[in-house]
Amino acid sequence: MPDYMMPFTRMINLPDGTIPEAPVTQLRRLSDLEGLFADREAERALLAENPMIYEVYEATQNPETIGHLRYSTTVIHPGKVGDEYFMTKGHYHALRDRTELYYGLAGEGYLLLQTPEGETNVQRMTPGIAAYVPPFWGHRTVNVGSENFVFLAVYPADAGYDYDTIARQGFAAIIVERNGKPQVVPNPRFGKRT
Ligand code: PAN
Ligand code: ZN
Repeated sequence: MPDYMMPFTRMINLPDGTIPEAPVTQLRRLSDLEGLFADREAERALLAENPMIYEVYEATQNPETIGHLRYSTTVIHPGKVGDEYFMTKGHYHALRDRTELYYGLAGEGYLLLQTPEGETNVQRMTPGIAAYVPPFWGHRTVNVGSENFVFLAVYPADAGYDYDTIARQGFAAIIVERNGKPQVVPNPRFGKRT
């Protein structure tokens, strides 16, 4: 007989995305993303303030084994470092072929994806949009609006995180404000990180 896990539910508050019973909450300030924004001068200047960039509410601590799912909400605050919008660190899954579903709950954001070869893809996310992260694509989310950008993420519990590759290389594209609008442009620092 399998070792049955008890079914459960979690409340995800709408539209703010908070999960009151979240067993794990991660808070990411600018200092946690140091070196990831293209404009290092602007990043350094803003570090004095060290604003909150995003919060992650992990709904479960399901075992990190094949067959299980985990799910969480991410709340990215509005703001920019220089002209680059606030964003998540971004990662590849440690198990590279693991996929993910993002579902927009509030605000306006971009899902930025790239292959290990540097091919870029961008998907716009608004409330109600379900965005699929296929196997092997690194992924980062960006708040391009003036309110919190909130989404739900559902992923295989054994996916894991590889942040190092992004910390070393960055993403090939960045999302910046140009004439008041988000624009995807090449990252001048791509592959040149120190
Ligand atoms: C998401 C992300 C979350 C925060 O749950 O972990 O949005 O982004 P970073 O992990 O890049 O800091 C997910 O993609 N999980 O696999
Ligand atoms: Zn992921």
